[in-house]
Amino acid sequence: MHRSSGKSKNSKTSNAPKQKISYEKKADPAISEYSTSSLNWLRKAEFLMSAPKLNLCVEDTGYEIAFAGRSNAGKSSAINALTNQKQLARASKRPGRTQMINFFSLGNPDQRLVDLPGYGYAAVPEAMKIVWQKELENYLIHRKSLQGLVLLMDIRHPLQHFDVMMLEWAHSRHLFVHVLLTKADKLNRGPASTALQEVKAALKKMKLSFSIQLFSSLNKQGLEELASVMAGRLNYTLDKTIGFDLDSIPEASADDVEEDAFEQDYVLDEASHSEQIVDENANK
Ligand SMILES: Nc1nc2c(ncn2[C@@H]2O[C@H](COP(=O)(O)OP(=O)(O)OP(=O)(O)O)[C@@H](O)[C@H]2O)c(=O)[nH]1
Ligand SMILES: [Mg+2]
Repeated sequence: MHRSSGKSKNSKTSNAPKQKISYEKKADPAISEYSTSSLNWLRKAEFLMSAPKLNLCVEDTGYEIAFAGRSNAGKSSAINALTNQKQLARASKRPGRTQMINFFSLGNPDQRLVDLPGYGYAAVPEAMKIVWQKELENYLIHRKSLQGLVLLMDIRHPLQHFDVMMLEWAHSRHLFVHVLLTKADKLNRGPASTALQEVKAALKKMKLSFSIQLFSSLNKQGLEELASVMAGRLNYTLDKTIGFDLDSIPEASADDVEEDAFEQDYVLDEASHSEQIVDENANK
């Protein structure tokens, strides 16, 4: 355990009953403020350009995150949902819709989203598949501004051969991956959550500590979580001029804490990752 600050040892609290109060379940206003602000920021997305190959891409500066995954997994739809724009990226029932590397700026050309062509679509002619795959590979290997991938997998068919290759490759290149189990609306809540646990366990078994969430472009499930991850990875910072409203933090009620509670130490319980107030003399 780690003490965050030292308080007076002779305080009245020495005689106070030991108490443990968990704030785990209270929503963190700073987190929701960040995800709301991130969503607003992502709505600034604008189409920059489409490139058929690496040397025709936008300048390789700043930060970008690419949406990768099998054809038809829902990459373009996820970008549209995230940016709240119906046709920013071209989505289609027909697999193989996205055929170039598509760049979108986020209010600043040095912060970008990238919509990649999908892999694994059997109906693409072999020669074309080889060309696409080569260009995709080139992009993934050589793009310096690429911070990481949002890897989309249909929740009903996760961890296909190529997905696993992508995950292992990203790990070897020290790129982050945020996994989306897409089309979560196709399953009921129970089976969706079981699928999530199964993929989490499989990642753990592969020793890959990537983040993962459920997602649906159709009913907008998981948008806030994805927006926060994107914004964090693209170095988006809250507009400092907005200022943080301290009054919005709920105060502990008299039932929760005795009057002298401010004399006690705040420590982070590393086992449960929950912030707790404990009597500083509890271990003496
Ligand atoms: N039910 C449901 N359908 C979705 C969802 N996301 C995408 N789809 C559908 O899945 C199909 C493929 O979506 P796209 O976004 O074009 O998929 P993509 O991964 O960009 O495909 P490629 O460009 O071929 O690689 C479309 O018919 C979408 O409407 C979702 O969350 N729920
Ligand atoms: Mg697409």
